[in-house]
Amino acid sequence: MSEFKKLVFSGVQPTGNLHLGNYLGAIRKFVALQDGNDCVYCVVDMHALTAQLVHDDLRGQIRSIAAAFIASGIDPVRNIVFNQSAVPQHAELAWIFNCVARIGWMNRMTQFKDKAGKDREQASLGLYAYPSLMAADILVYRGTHVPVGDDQKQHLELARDIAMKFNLDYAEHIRKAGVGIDITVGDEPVHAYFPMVEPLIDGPAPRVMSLRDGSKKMSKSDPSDLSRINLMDDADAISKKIRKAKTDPDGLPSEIDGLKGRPEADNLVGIYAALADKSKIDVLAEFGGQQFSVFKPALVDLAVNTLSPITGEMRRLMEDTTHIDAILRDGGERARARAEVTMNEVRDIVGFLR
Ligand code: AQP
Repeated sequence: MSEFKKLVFSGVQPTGNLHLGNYLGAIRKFVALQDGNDCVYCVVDMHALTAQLVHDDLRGQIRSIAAAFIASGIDPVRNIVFNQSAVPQHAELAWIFNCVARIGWMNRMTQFKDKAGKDREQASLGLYAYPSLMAADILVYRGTHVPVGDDQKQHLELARDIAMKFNLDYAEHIRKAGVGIDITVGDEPVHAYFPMVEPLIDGPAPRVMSLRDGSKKMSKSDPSDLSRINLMDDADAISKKIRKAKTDPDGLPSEIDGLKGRPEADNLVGIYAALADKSKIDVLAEFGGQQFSVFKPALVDLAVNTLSPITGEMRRLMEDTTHIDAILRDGGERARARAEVTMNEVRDIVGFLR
């Protein structure tokens, strides 16, 4: 038995202002993982068309996500940073995965149900097939580890199912092409072409919730800007949003159990803990018994101090986008070269003439 070479892949959609949830749930993990790992970070612009076909400034959004990656500390020389549409092999593999994935699997995807809303008949086919393209994004690099927020867990399970079915259905062809690796899945030996991707969800903030409603995740597409802290928000905006964040009338508890049934308080304590790199227990040890009128200003200071260097650097990078464009071009070339190696093997496995 052997192992696939570790490769970290993740992507972010250019669908609006990046927020604290994207930063804490994903981008900060990308930064930490670049030490000692081969990492590929992608602005998934093709996914941006699934829920909304026409965007006012898609190019600007793509650049702004890339700027957020760089401003947060991702090194585009050590890692590959690019936009998805620059590598057509993602779409090619996604088509093959559309034929591997079963309708029954897709019908279980909760994000499709949430995003399609009541009028599912009017949702795009792209939105429905989104998780298949996401599996291709990762597996076209034979990615093994995927840092994401908690909301992407189900999509990654689907990526594993697709990889497994491909490996089993094409086992004979993978063997003949001499491109597989013997791995164990559970207790089963499998001659695999695609690895079983591991989600990297754990972290201090796997699901940051809306500041207006502790039962909804913080999201770029929430119509209320007060629901999220954007990476481009200035100190005044951050202060206003945290001051206006929904809370309950009680003060902060001293024990973690005291946060049960108080989603908004839990969320603010979780955000503080993640930004300060502390546990919620430590935060409650410091603020337990205090009112939100004391806690919220402390959270504002912490959020502003953490985010303002990133915001400043993003603004600088966005003033003249030549640098960002050059990074994306270079990343695109390097990503295409790698993806083409995989696709040549996949074309052989499935039996296309080339
Ligand atoms: N609230 C969140 N808490 C923790 N992590 C989050 N992520 C998103 N929201 C939260 C993680 O951020 C990464 C990039 O997400 P995405 O842009 O690809 O799509 P998304 O998950 O659909 O994020 P949004 O912000 O809610 O965008 P819209 O509104 O466009 O759908 C992912 O790793 C995600 O888990």
